[in-house]
Amino acid sequence: AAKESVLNMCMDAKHHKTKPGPEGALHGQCVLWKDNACCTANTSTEAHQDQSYLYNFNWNHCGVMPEKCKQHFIQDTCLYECSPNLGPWIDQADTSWRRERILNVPLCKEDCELWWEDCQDAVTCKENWHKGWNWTSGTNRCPRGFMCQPFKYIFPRPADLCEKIWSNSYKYTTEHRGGGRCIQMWFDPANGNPNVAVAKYYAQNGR
Ligand code: FOL
Repeated sequence: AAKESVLNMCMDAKHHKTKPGPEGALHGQCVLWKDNACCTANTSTEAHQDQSYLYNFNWNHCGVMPEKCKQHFIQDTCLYECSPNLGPWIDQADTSWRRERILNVPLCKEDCELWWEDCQDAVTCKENWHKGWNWTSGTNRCPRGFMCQPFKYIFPRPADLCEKIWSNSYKYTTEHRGGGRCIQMWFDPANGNPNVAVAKYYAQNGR
């Protein structure tokens, strides 16, 4: 029963609640977390907007992001904002916009690979989406010298996408969905939240 304090908690970041709890209604793809969430209903709605107030971040910085790719980015936002099961991977960030961040969350192989495959037709100019944008217009635009290129050039392998895009928030793993050793971005809430057991395992056995 070691490190139980990291189970069921919210990181101290820009939009997170101080404690997890039930939300009457979460929007769209974030509905999986409604029984116990770190996000508010409002945040879950914004997670689905192309240009949301959450970070003023624009998915379409190199042209419109294909719908099937965008679904994965929405799901990533839902997990990041709503999951109460990321405690074992919370780390100090101390940047202007958040005190804490997630680091090396073991993402299930299938979730990473499907994200990468569904984004093969998408285009971007940067490998790290956290830093170095041109914000003079109020939203992120490609900085000088950064060319728009298909995802496959910027992220040659699935691990490049999942690990590099958010500064190592995720670690690529060969662990499979349903095995209790990796965090799922997607799950069927009818069977409960599988990430509860994953957090418990890593809290006891180390990350
Ligand atoms: N999803 C996951 N899985 N992990 C995350 O850490 C994460 N973070 C965001 C969204 N989804 C995530 C937040 N995204 C900036 C850019 C992106 C962003 C938040 C903020 C931004 O303002 N970047 C500035 C630097 C700001 C600073 O570091 O002080 C820039 O230079 O572009």
